[in-house]
Amino acid sequence: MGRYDPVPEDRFTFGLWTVNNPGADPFGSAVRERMSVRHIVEKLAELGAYGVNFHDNDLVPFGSSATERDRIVADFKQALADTGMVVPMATTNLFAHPVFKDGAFTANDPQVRAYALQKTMDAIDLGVECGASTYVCWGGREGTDSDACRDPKVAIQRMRDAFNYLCEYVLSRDYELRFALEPKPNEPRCNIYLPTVGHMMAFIDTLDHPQMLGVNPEVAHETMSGLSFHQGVAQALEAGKLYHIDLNGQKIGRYDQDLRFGSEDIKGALNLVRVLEGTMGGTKYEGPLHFDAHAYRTEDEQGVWDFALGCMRTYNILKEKAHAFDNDPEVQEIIATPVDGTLDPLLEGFTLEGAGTIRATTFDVDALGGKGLRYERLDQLMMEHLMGVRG
Ligand code: GLT
Ligand code: MN
Ligand code: MN
Repeated sequence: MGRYDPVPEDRFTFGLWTVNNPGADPFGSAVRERMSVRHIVEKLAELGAYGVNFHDNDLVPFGSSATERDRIVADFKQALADTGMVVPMATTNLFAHPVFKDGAFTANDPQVRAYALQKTMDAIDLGVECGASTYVCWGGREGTDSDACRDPKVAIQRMRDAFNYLCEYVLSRDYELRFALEPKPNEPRCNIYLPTVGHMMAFIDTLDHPQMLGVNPEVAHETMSGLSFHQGVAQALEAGKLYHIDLNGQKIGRYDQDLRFGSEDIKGALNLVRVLEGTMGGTKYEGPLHFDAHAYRTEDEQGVWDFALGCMRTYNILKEKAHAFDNDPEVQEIIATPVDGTLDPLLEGFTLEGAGTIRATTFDVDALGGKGLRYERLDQLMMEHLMGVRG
């Protein structure tokens, strides 16, 4: 086994939909055969992954009878038992069927909204039965093509009603389950509601049981909005709201590419791993490291496993780089904060006396403004760590 090869303790997971992506896109049909769920579980286990996640219909095809469902679930659980793989997260497909073309929880038709709740309650039962403790909700169709179709305030109220409803459902069943809401700015709709980590966190605070919900940020989705992914993740982590994460790669300004983790914006990927691993100090993310990505359309099955192993190895390599960078004495010297025995205590919070002292202090703003901070050198040090000539 290679030095960076994954082991289950690394907590790497893949969605069934990721490695089973057949390579279809809006301009071309599938290039790969779908694999059986057992085969996927076995191959991922062999590669060193920790678990798999799924949408209800990744496991149980849409329209299956109750008997078929039970047989599929029993076979799946056997595959998990045979391999030691686990299911940390589950989710609902509320986007593929035409019934959801106007959204699910925000659709104008109450029949569609009620059906979306029914499908989600069934899928929550399925997820919990398979061991899931996190329930992801990605509202891909919760948006508009023509913004004239509904008042966006009403859409947010419908989202609130839906999540309050689902929290009550989970409580009524005594499930140990938390929701992780996944923002995305657009695609497949022109505009999607609650488009970024920041919007989602503010929305969660308006719900009846905010502690039952956090966020599931995805690299590609924040990058599509032109935002710094690792800063959004850090804000969620600091707020105790990082309940799950979708790792992948994305070029800025493009469609949702879902590329192999770390294959774009390597500095962004390193900064993300620094945040998740807590190498800069502070809270570390302890949840599963989920890859929501897929292999290029050029690949056959071997390419899919190259892709999956690549995601996991890149994370492990970046983890090593993150530790090396944050332990580098020159890095530490540049980012060390000056200690000021008088001002530091005053900055911790307002007091009338402290404010008086701050207002009476004469600051040498020219000296402060003229001081070089050596961030050019700092950034070059990061580049040299990444390029493998340091650390
Ligand atoms: C879909 C989407 C992802 C979400 C999945 C969960 S489905 O693949 O592109 O970002 O995380 O519903
Ligand atoms: Mn995702
Ligand atoms: Mn995506």
